[in-house]
Amino acid sequence: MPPLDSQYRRTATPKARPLSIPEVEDGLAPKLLGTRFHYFDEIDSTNNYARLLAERGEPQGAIVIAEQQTLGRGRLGRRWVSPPYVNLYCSVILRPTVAPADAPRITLTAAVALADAIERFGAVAPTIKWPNDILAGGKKLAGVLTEAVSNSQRVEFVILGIGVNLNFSLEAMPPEIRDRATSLSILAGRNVSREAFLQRLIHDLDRCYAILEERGFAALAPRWDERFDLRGRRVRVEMTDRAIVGRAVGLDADGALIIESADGGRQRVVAGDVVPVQE
Ligand code: BT5
Repeated sequence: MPPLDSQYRRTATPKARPLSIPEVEDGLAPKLLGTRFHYFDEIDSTNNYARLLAERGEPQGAIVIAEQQTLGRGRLGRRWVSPPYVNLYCSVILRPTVAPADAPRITLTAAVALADAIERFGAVAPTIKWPNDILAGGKKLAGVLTEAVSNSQRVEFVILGIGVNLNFSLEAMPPEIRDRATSLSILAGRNVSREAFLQRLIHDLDRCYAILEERGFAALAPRWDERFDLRGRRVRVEMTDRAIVGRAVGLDADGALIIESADGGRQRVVAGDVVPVQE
């Protein structure tokens, strides 16, 4: 007879493996970003905590990471679905030298870095939906939420919040996003290492942010433009006070979206939501 306990499993397969920050740090050589980590099992929103830290003088480059967020948010108070142990939710404290009007360039810079990291982990040609979504196969894989605190002359700090669906399965997604969202594991057909992804993302962010600070957004604009998913399409841009319809031409060197109306006139848009409309 086989030993009695052979029928039983002594150790459960761990359902949740916490993110190992030492593994992320191992081999990372950050210039500016990824110099300190603040890790939480659960938090309301990593952007909230990063803001409190920044107000208390936390230096540029510190990153807040949480396994789950109870109040993860997108822009305009929208919800960011943030279940535990499968994805990445982080906020980076930046103290950029840009003028307040130029802060939106940070969102665009982060989108370039994020798309690069995502591509390296198996998503074929991710695209950027202006200004802050990363899509793959037309579905949303990641989002960026940038919150700047400025006085009249300069930006005091920026909280760069990033959410990426890594090992989020379709079944685990709530119905409200299931049709519109995807994850790296769905695209790659296997789970990805969250540590390896975060390390790559920090590396790419660090590099792109250094380019922004040293050479300005013009040095990154072509890379952003390459991934722009609505170039040449007729779009409607919804801004807080109005909406315009026209053809999306691309970005100018300052990072504004150029919309061309039927009469050939061009407008620059710095903030809003862009949706394609029927040709
Ligand atoms: C965004 O907003 O895409 C910015 C998301 C930023 C999330 C990060 S996580 C770390 C940091 N802490 C925070 O609290 N936030 C940041 P927006 O463009 O407004 O898109 C929000 C919309 O995306 C929602 O209304 C849903 O339709 C969809 N959505 C929500 N959760 C999603 C998810 N996990 N994956 C894909 N789509 C999602």
